[in-house]
Parts: sequence; C-alpha cells; structure tokens
Amino acid sequence: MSASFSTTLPVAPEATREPIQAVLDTVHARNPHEPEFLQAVHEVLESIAPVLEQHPQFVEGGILERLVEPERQILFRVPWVDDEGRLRVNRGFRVQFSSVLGPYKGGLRFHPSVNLSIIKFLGFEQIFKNALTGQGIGGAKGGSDFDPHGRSDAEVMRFCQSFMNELYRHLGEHTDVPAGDIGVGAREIGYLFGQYRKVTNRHESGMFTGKGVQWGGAEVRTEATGYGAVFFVEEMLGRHGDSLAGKRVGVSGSGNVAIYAIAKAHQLGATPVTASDSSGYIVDDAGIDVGLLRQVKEVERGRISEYAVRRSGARFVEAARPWEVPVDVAVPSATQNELDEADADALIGNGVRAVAEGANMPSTPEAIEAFRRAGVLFGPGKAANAGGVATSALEMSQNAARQRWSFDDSEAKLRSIMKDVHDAAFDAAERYGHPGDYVVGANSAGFERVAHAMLAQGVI
Ligand code: NDP
Ligand code: 2IT
Repeated sequence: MSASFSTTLPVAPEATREPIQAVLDTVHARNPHEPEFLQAVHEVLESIAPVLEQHPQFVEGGILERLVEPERQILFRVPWVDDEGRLRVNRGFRVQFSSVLGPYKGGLRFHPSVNLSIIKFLGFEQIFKNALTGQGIGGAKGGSDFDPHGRSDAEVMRFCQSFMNELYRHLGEHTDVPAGDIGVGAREIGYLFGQYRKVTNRHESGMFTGKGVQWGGAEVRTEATGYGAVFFVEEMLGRHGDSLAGKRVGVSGSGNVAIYAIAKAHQLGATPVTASDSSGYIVDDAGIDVGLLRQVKEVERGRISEYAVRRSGARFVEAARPWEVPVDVAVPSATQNELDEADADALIGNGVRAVAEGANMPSTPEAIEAFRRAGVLFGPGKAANAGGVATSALEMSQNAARQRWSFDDSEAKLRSIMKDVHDAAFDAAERYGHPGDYVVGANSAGFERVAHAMLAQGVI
C-alpha cells in the first residue's frame, strides 16, 4: 500500500516530499500489519516537512530512514502459573527505539490488546516526547498481552517476576529505564523492581521510575501525567487570555492519568464532569468526587459504573464514550484511537475550546483534522502528557544524587517543565510557518533535537 499525504498538513516542495514519501513507502512495505505504528509514523513524518526544508542535512544524513527502525526489539516468552495451578504463557515486549539523547526511557503496558504494533507506536512517540522535555532520555516502550484485571495479587506477582526474569538483562539505570503505563501501576512496579533487585543483586534505584515514595520514588510522579496535561491546557488557554476557571472539563479513562487530571482540574477552579472505562462513562454535573473515584478504581479496582451507584446525581452510560457530553475542555486519558471524527464533531458542536491528550494518540487523524478545521486548541500527547516522563527524569536525577525533593518543589518543577514544553511547541510551530498548530510544533521541536544529535553522533 502506498502512503499518502493528508491535505491540510504542511505541503512541502518536491525536494522534501519525495524523501518523506520514500521512507513512508518503506515503512509500509516492512510493517504491513502494524496499523498503529504506521499511524504514528505518518503523523510525525507528514508534519515535519518544513523542518527538512530548512535542514537538508537531515535528509542527506538519512535521519528518517534510521529513526523509523528501532535500535533493538526484544520479544520473549513469559510463562507463569495461575492460582489454580494452570500454566499460562504471555508474550513480553521491549522496543528500544532511540538512545541518542540518553538511556532508553518509556513505560510498560500490560493489556490484552498489546502487540508489536502498539508497542512500536508508543516507542516511536516516546522518542519525540522525551526530546521535547529537554531532558537526557531516549525513547522505548514495552509490555505484555497479560491482563491484570481480575487477577489476584499473587498471580500478578508471579507474572511480574517471570517477566523480569528475562527483561532484567536489557535494563539498567544507564541503559534502559522502564516506568508504568496502562495496567502497570504501583503494585506491578513494586514486584518488577523487587525481582530486578533479586536477580541482579543490585539495589539500583534509577533503573525504574514510578517507584513508591518510601523506596526511591519521586514525589509527584504518580500525579504528574494528569496534572501536567491540565497545566498544558492552562498554558494553551493562557496564550488566548483565557483560563480553566469556571470551565466544564470532560475526561475519559479512570486510571492514573484520568484521576489526577480530574484532581488538578478541580484545583484550578474547573468542573470535571466525566470519567470512563472500557464499559462506559459516568457524568456528574456537580463535579467528579475524586475521593470516591479513587476508592472505586484504585482501592477496590472496581468498574466505573460503581461510582454512579454510590453518588447521587451521577449517572452511568453503558457502552458509550463521554464525548457526547457538552464540555469546554476535553482531556482524553484512556487509550489510543478512543476519540474519532464523529466524537470530535460532537465536541465541536457543543463548543469545545481546547483538547489536551492525556493518553497516547487517543485522537484519530480524522479527529485531529476536524479540530484543526474548527480552530480548537489541540495539544497532542507528545506535548500534553509529557509531564509523566519528565517527572520520571526528575526521579532518575534524585536517585542518582541520593536526594529527595519535596512535593511542592517537585510540583513547581513540573509546572515549569509543562510551560517550557508548551513554549517549545508553540515557538516551533511559529518558526516553521504553522502558528498555533501544536502538532507541527511538538513534532518539529522534538524531531530537531533528535536529528541534530543523530547527525553529530554519526551513522550508528
Ligand atoms: P491505567 O491502566 O491507570 O488506566 C487506563 C484507563 O483507560 C482505565 O480506565 C481503562 O479502563 C481505560 N482503557 C484502557 N484501555 C481501554 C480500551 N481499549 N478501551 C476503553 N478504555 C480503556 O493507565 P494510565 O492512566 O496510566 O494510561 C492511560 C493513557 O495515558 C494511556 O494511553 C497511556 O499510554 C497514557 N500515558 C500514561 C502515562 C503515565 O504516566 N501513566 C504517561 C503518559 C501517557 P479499563 O479498566 O476498563 O480497561
Ligand atoms: O507514555 C508515557 O510517557 C509513559 N507511560 C511514562 C513513561 C515514563 O518513563 O515515565
């Protein structure tokens, strides 16, 4: 299948379009069964034409050809025994995409949908997101098709131990530093870190981020992605003399990112009215009660419908997505491609002003195009959810220095990092002739940094 350009993204002159198209064609030919990876590559390559125009050395240096091929891909068997004594076998992945700016860095996802395409799209995105933070971290992603839902703690522990029995040899504080993602939270990180410590006989704090704050974890890492996404909205609105105060906010998901996006929206004077999981969404016009949400999802590991049972005035809508609810700001924070063109049209029809992606690639390309056409402020995941990995880098710094920073200092650092990420994307969009387009801006600013480093370090 030949790749094609979308119509309203930067249209480059022939000299730039040809090499981009050639790389896209190769990527399609080599990875025909990886739709999510192809989607992520298209989004980046189609938006950086103006960068290549101004820097022909990036084309001559073969930057694109190298960037779309991971430096290393690790696929492995994860055998474990369930509580009934039955043998189970899952598949483990770690795709180490780029170490040009620092050790490989990116989360682990445990979800039944995980496959190579999903891990590669996430790893590819991570390169540019991490570059955009300005910190010295490369890009990677990993995980498994293991589903922790409904598994006992003992089963999750045995699975994590088996997973780490293989992956440990590819990790290390200067080599590759995982963190959480969907299905990998405090419990899983504890078991994974513990097994790494046992098999290596090293207490190497900086080899994993998102650890418990009692044993090397950084303050604010748990909150960072959700808080950061909301800070990003505040920055986008601020550029237009507006703010979050008094706004209705629609959030999807009810996991780590969603919960803390909802909490920060409250703190900044907005009213977060929705949350969801894979069974449906809740709407609570009085504003989501964060304490009850955390009780249902974090403590009881229950379903979001339970929230509506216990909270008067809230209702649960089964098998639907929250984008039909009128809001001023949307923060999709569940998973990839959870907001399509029809959802975007519904949000636009209801007057949405800003969208910030808490999740990775939650909006389909058609939805992004609809937001663009309608002039909605749109913060792509690479920028809007970069607060999580940026705070992971702060955790690595604290581990290396054997320091522990306070919650308030760490939150102030996150706030300032999100402003810098916003400004880097905003300025790059202007510099490359697409003012206000944060997709072009974030991709260009991240790509520039990676490409300069790759040129300087030679063909490796
Ligand atoms: P969690 O596992 O804590 O929560 C995931 C939430 O999304 C759950 O509510 C889950 O519902 C829902 N969800 C997951 N898969 C699907 C699906 N296929 N359809 C509908 N709902 C789904 O994960 P996180 O909050 O950590 O991650 C959410 C998103 O944010 C992901 O895209 C992740 O890559 C991204 N992200 C996370 C960061 C982090 O620091 N944690 C950093 C940057 C981005 P259910 O329980 O029903 O599956
Ligand atoms: O997608 C992401 O940025 C994450 N899941 C967090 C990665 C990290 O290393 O903190």
